[in-house]
Amino acid sequence: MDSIGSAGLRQGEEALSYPEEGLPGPSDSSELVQECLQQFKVTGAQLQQIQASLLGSMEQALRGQASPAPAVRMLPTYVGSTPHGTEQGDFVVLELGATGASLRVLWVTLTGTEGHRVEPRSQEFVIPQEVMLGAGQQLFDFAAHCLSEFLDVQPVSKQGLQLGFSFSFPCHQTGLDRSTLISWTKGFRCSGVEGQDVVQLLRDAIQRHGAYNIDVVAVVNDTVGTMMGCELGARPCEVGLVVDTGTNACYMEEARHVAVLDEDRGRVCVSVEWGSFSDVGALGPVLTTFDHTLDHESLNPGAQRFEKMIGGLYLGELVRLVLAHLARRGVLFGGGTSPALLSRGSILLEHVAEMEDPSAGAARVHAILQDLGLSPGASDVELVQHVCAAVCTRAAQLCAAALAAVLSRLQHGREQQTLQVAVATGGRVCERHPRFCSILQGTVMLLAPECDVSFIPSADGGGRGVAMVTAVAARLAAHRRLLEETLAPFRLNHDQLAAVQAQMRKAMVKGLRGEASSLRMLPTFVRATPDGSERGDFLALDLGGTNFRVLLVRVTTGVQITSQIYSIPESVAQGSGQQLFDHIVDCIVDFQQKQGLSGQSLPLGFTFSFPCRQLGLDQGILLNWTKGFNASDCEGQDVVNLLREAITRRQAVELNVVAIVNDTVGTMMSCGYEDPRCEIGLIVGTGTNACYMEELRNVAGVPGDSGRMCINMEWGAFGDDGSLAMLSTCFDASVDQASINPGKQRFEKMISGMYLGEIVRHILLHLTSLGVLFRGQQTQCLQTRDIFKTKFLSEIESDSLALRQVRAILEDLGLPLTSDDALMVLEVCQAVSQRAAQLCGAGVAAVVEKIRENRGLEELAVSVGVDGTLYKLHPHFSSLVAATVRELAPRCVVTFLQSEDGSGKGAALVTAVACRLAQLTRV
Ligand code: 0WK
Ligand code: BGC
Ligand code: BGC
Repeated sequence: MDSIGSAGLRQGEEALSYPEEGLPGPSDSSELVQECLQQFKVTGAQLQQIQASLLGSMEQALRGQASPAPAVRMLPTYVGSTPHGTEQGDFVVLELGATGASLRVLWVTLTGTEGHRVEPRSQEFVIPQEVMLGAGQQLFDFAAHCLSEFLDVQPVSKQGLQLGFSFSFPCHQTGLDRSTLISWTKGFRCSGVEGQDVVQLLRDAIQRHGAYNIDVVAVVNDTVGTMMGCELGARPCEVGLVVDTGTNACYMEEARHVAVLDEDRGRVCVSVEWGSFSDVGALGPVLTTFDHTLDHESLNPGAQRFEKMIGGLYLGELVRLVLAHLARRGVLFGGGTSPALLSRGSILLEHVAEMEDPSAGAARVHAILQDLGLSPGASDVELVQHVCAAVCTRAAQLCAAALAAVLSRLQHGREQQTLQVAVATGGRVCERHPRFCSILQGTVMLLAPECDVSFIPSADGGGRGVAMVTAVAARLAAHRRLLEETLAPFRLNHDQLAAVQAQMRKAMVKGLRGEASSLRMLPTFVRATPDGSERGDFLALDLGGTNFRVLLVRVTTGVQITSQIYSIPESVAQGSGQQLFDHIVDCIVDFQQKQGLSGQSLPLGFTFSFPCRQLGLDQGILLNWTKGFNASDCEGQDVVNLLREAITRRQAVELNVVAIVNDTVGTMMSCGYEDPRCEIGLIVGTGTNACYMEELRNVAGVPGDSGRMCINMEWGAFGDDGSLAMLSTCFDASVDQASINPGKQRFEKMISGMYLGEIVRHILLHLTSLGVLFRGQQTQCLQTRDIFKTKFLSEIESDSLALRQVRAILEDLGLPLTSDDALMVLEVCQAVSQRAAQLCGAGVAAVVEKIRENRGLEELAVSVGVDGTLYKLHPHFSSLVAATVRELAPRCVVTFLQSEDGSGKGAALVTAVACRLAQLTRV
């Protein structure tokens, strides 16, 4: 077992000599010793300054601030979650770099059941010096050779091997299996590797070796392996600390604080790479002449200064340099030295650890110094132990200051006053040095008193942790494949959307001709959009959306609206028709009283957002209910009549119902009042639908060939003839079957607010059943219909804090989620809402192209009045609709106008036009 020592120091050369001033007197010698050991004393203030300066550098690096160059790198590792404990499988682990001049291959079996451990099988291979300093290809070929040598003797099937690569050097990772070496440390200096993707180099070497087909699934820094490998106690470790040949730590940082990651969700493990910390202000005062000598003579002078005061590769050398100095100054070994004492790397970490070991101590010191060709006296032995203690105490304290900086960062990142955290520790300095960990822990408690830290020694140097990451990587890769397979049908390409557009176009023409079509294309008897000459006071009702509203609309040179929202309880919406219309009249009466309109018979416009075959402006036969309404004795009835009967039943109320309009028509008219080019109305709310101004010549069943009439497409029913089957997924089928109108409104059920949440819920149920989400735990709440509101999609897909909102929303639903889960829920929401917006866009493209061709235009400029909660509140819906229309109808310039006043205003304007026209015919 190559001990921590020789590698990394330039071999055989004499150490720098110190000026000899003759043997000092006894008082001088102790002073000289004190002066020497004093150099290694670090004060509390200095440690706090190092803690503060390192924290500053960490936060600077996290912000991506390049100048001045941060003293530490803060490298994201793409490990986004601590282990579940459900990871299982057999994994090969290759460890390179953690333990200096050796690499280790392990076979790790994860059982997936907490507490049930299978001891990993492992083999260590010493890396020849010339390989550590030679060509990179040679090093990776050596690794591939060791891999197959190890696998040759393993009684296991050699198919589909998945490997986790623990590579303990500073790397820029761009994925769990993509990592570029920044610079070598710790005695390695192979050529042709820095700046390269080390996973690819290993894959190429394994390929070249050709003995096994091994899939390198993940590359991991040893600190991450250590963190991930710690036994799951009350809480998973969120910090990994390694002090072996080198030193470093990693911890779970909030992803949104890592500027380089365009990921603002969840947590990500960050490798601090504190070995390179070298802030002169903080470190300057604690660097000794011996540190400068050691650095000067190292393979990488000026680099890894902090590591060179802590790492096991350097502790022995520091002790040697001090002993050589004191020997030369005559205060040790009677001023005698030995070739071994003067040669670099001759004192190893093991030596230092043994010499400090209180049980074996003095005798062992004697033996070791004799091995170095020295003949120590009793006082020498004690002094050597003091020197070892001074060097190692400082190392442990400096390491503690760095760890305290990481704990402070965790507090800042999570905005927590106090912090409870478990730190996994690994590396031979931690494992073998008798006092290192106790000094470390004691100093951390002094420097970070508000943190309750538990230290968990890594059971096997991180091999299991690397296998955990590999298992997580393999699981994430498998989950990602299952998620992609599940969402693939929601990802509509151009051809599919163009097919929907063409299908809809065909259905429009058939519907206009009165032929069988899933689009009823209902004439609305609205022949013109407002021209601004409308005047008067009108009552308006707006039924069919999220809210039922009664409005007073005063049309002068402008439009003033006073309105009140009333609820329609589900029992009324699904009760008897009489009950429903009596409830409507109650609301009107209440409104009139509140507005002081009682007894006045104002003309009334009724926005009734359901499919009605209109026989006139004030006659509309309800064809069928939609959107959760199901009041009896209404379908097939003239709803204007039903309203008038209710008015009659409520004596002493005078109301003049002039017009019934669909909410799409009301919205078109409302926006048309501001923009005369607005000839299309679109609703994407609880339900969805569109209307537009069609050439009367194309409208069968309505006399006249000139002029236009607004057609209510009732596109919610598009596809009820099966023409959308090619796009319908099993989730759509589940939502449809569970609805009160199965087989109906298929297009609506893929687009509108009443259904998107349910589609998402069914997908989440499916992914949970596959074990992809929520650890496969089906929870009661996710089985509950309508529990996943469509507004959640808008919230989840909204601003950069989506994940915290995802978590909050899902935790409110009682779902135990990880950040990976949250990210997947977000992707499910995105896929469902994107498909809805694209289908809606394909519908609008069909309409604008119809109008353009109706008018024989090369180019059409037209506006669409839009309303509906989903369209208005969802962060991306409107832009996705517009983008789809631009893609499918490039010869139409379409402006989308969000209706401010709802369709009630539109109903009043239709009523106003009707009253004006009626006025004209009366004169
Ligand atoms: C507001 C309109 C109303 C329409 C509703 C649709 O005034 O006529 O029915 O938008 O949006 P929802 O309320 O269903 O989201
Ligand atoms: C490397 C780190 C590694 C540490 C402990 C340092 O030299 O830069 O990546 O984690 O040693 O092995
Ligand atoms: C109705 C339409 C209405 C749309 C938007 C659909 O369910 O059938 O008449 O325009 O919802 O509210």
